[in-house]
Amino acid sequence: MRDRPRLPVSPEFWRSPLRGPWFTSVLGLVLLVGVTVLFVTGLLSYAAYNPDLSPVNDTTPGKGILGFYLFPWPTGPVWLYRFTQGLHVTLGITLVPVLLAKLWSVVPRLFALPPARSLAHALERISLLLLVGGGLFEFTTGVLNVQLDYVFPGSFYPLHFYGAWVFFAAFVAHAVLKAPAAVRTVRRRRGVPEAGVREEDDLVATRPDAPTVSRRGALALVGGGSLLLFLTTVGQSLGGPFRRTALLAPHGGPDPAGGPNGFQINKTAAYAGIDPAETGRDAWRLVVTGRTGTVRLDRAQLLRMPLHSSSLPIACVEGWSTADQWWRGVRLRDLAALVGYDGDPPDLFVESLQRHGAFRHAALRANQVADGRSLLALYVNGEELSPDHGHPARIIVPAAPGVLNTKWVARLTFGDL
Ligand SMILES: Nc1nc2c(c(=O)[nH]1)N[C@H]1C(S)=C(S)[C@@H](COP(=O)(O)O)O[C@H]1N2
Ligand SMILES: [Mo]
Repeated sequence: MRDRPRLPVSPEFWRSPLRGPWFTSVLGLVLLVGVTVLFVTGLLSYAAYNPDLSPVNDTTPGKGILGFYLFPWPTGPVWLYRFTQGLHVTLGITLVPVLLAKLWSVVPRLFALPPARSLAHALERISLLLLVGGGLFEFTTGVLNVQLDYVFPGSFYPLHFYGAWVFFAAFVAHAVLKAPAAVRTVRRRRGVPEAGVREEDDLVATRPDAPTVSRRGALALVGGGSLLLFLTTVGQSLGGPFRRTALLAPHGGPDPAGGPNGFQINKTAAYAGIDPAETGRDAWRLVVTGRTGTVRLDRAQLLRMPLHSSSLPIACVEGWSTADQWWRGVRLRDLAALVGYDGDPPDLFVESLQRHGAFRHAALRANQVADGRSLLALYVNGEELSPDHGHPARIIVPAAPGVLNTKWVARLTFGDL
């Protein structure tokens, strides 16, 4: 047995024969594509919240110029947010083994001495700290939010949002520096020879141990881990029978119950503190305010308005979503017309009976109100809404994140926000 140097700053401390430019490059190129998709879908998710419409929607109030790209989220196709956010969460979870393997493959560099050979080298190492720290931070906060649900009370969004910008800035710098060499490395090993390429051989162990697995084998192991995570996660975004396969997702597994209201529930009425006495036929009133004043409607009056149907999914920021449900209720634009907006309806501020919690109110944009599929729903799949799905009335808007589909609605205020 060879004696092992005790300190990781010594190159001889690192013995794995797997480390080397090829292994690192393959993983790096996978992350180059994957992290870019995560960044874009993450920014889209933020835009989908309508953060520039009202402070109640803005989960990152100090965003400043980082909100430069915001745009009115469209209302179609109806599965838009289901797709972008399902992709974001599923891909993020799938890439965890790739990220860990990539970090493992370059870990000797973390300990390399001297700490800096030059100013440029010092800057590069600082940017690597931001890259590694930012990457671990983004993956950790994302997974924790999906798995533990609100483990960061009210603060997940700013953490994940600002973290994303720091991480992605360092990521772009890193990619510009390293991607060309990574592409050359991978090409060369495939048998396309190229002259004059400097290998990044500092990753190769100076005194390697005997291999127990080939580099390809190790890569297959990482890919297998990713595939396993993918297969046990993706079902929560596909919904229907596939939900059963989402063993790792808290909102996966079979639907919580059978029957028309048997689809996934985020927060129950009990959790939200909804008092059944407030939702009964005698007590509940819908208060609608607009240009011409305030109208109060009881359930019977609401039911005398024209009822419309839309088939729309619920799609949560946590990545889970449902197949289309068949909602029936009053069009938001018809309710706007009741209070003086006949032609183009304005924005809408929705408040629920719920007294506490960030999602008790939400702002919808005029384009969402105008869409004929946007409802104040009273029925789902042919039955009255269950208490947990928002009885007596809830908002349902096409293509929007679940958070905008306020349950237990009490008050609608139309007007430009
Ligand atoms: N009043 C209220 N409405 C709410 C919420 C809430 O916490 N309170 N959660 C929202 C979120 S985050 C989602 S994903 C959907 C979930 O709807 P469901 O429980 O009917 O599936 O409801 C939305 N409406
Ligand atoms: Mo949600």
